[in-house]
Amino acid sequence: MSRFYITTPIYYINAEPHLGHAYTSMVADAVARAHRLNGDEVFFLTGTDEHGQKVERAAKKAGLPVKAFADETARKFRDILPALNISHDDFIRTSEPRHHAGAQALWRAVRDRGFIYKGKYEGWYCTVDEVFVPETQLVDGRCPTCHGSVEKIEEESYFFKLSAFQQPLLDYYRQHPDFVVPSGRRNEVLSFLEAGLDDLSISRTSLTWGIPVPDDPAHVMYVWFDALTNYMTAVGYGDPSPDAKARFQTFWPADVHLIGKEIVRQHAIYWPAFLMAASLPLPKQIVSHGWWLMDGAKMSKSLGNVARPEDYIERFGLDAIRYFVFREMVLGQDANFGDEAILTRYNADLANDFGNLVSRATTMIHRYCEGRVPTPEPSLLREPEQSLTASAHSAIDKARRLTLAFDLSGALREIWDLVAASNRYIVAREPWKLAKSGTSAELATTLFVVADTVRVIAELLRPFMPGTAEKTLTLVGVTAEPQSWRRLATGTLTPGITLGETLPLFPRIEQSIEELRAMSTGESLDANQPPAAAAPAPAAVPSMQPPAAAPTPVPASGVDGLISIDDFMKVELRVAKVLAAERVPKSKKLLKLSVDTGVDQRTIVAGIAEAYEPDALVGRTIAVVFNLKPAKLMGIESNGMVLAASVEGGKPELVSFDTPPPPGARVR
Ligand code: ME8
Repeated sequence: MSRFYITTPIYYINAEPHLGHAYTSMVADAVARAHRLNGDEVFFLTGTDEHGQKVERAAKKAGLPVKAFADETARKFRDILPALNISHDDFIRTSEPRHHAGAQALWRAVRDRGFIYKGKYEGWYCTVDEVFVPETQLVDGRCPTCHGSVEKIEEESYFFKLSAFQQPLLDYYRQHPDFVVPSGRRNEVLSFLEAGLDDLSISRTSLTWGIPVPDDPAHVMYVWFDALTNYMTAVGYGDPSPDAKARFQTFWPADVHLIGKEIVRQHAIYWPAFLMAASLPLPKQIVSHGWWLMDGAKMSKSLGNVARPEDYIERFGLDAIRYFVFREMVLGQDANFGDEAILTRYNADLANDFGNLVSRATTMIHRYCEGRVPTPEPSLLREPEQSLTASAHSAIDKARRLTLAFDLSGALREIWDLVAASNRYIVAREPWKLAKSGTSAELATTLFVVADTVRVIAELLRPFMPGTAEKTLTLVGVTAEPQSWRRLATGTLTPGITLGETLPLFPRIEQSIEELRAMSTGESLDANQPPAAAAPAPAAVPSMQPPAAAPTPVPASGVDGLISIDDFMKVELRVAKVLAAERVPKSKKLLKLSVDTGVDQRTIVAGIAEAYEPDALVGRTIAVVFNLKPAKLMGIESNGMVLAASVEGGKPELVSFDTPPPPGARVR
């Protein structure tokens, strides 16, 4: 069995937790859960960073003794974890005695090897980031990271001989190309290292809220020396008991420190240098993610533009928020947080794609098979079934690899490809028709394959949406313990087991953002509650739902006019087949098309009447924008857009294919 030790940053307690903190904890949680499913022994650590000038000042402002203030705000960081369904194994506070002992042990180890000396620090300090800023790095006299004001300090200080580690760190980076990921961050670290390192001030005399420096209590440790050590003290460093020593041997070095991009330098330069100085092993990897932005600016306590996780959980439900943040943020890049984007993903991906799949699968088994998983007929597992099974195996393999590599967005994209393939399979097999005119073996086989694929999807969703995964499994009759991802395979659902009662997983939200906000009451969190504003679930059998795909706005392009691949992927282009076509009365240009999108049948109004005769279009394979906001044209609701080339002065020319792919295939 492999071991996997993962940490989040320990959060400053100068204000309440916000969505940025919640995000890091949720990502670490998803990866920790994936490792557990992989059969690894996991240790997942989070906690609070309680010392330093920032917290001391926040306590003063709140009119509280600093210890009382720390207890109160640290509690908020701890209490939010169950509401986010975080599966951490330990929560460390730097004000705990176990941590003091560890930080002092590291100080002694570094000092005794000759890497600490006493001097005087004269220079600038940014309290928001708790960093010393060299004069040459000030930007218009302000902190280069947070753009806040800096203060001049002049005091006796201990220094760490950071300059001695420039070459050892460069050598280490060359030998360990994946030490810091993504690579863009690694390159920044390398440039910083190549520019040379100054020694680092690691103690303060002008504040008392900190860990006393061993043998010189007039100094407290610089908060970053103190804080970084938490990763070791939580697994026993500094505790002489045999138990603690064994724990440290077992878990150190950590496998991953997961952090936001603004604290890479502390983790990728200071921390390894402290450890090298103490002759201790370095963590195996530092994974850094981008920022959640609110209206283009970093969401931060100091700027006060934060989203409270509680508000969004109340509006959309916990798993919808987990899904949104995992799916939306590509590792290393920044992403925008906001209700519109969440609502869009909720209705399109969760209510329409996933919710409808589970609802169709289970409703049909209840209706046609007395609520028990039917027995498939092996000879009827033909091309469509084999193709869906192949998609499921590919999703299992890719989702597992991508999740373990922190590409949660990519993993979810793979899982949603399988959701789409399952929806297409249902449309192609038309079980409601088989129930009327097919053989019972055909119907049983079809519904077994669908239910079994839903089971695979739910097993794959465990790290991302643990509550939803469990509920979905119960809906298809599975109550067993989580299955190892190593053994996860298709075809293992047990025929004859009884399905749970049907219930809507992600009822479509019909309310506007304003209505949702107005309905937020700010009452207590309950991870199991569906969103307050949910509309009843649509019945999706046997008639297909009308277009439920909610609009995904195309983000504005950057200054260079280019969009990222992720922006492009938000536009769902799909293959569709024209089932019927007619002219729109009183319109020269418009045709009303009824199309099969592989997921549903829908109406699209297209401005191609001058170029195409309606009858000539029937049976033709076209490409459509699948997730476009519905719009009314000549009183007809159009759900999507047909892709056609338009030449100046000419007639529109429909996009076509050499060999028509099946409806529902994504066009990229
Ligand atoms: O830096 N987007 O604590 P902190 C994404 N105590 N993640 C965000 C975010 C945003 N807008 N805002 C915060 C500290 N985070 C130190 C760490 S570790 C030894 C000491 C997340 O309370 C992200 O993980 O400022 C970031 O690195 C962390 O919260 C900073 O939390």
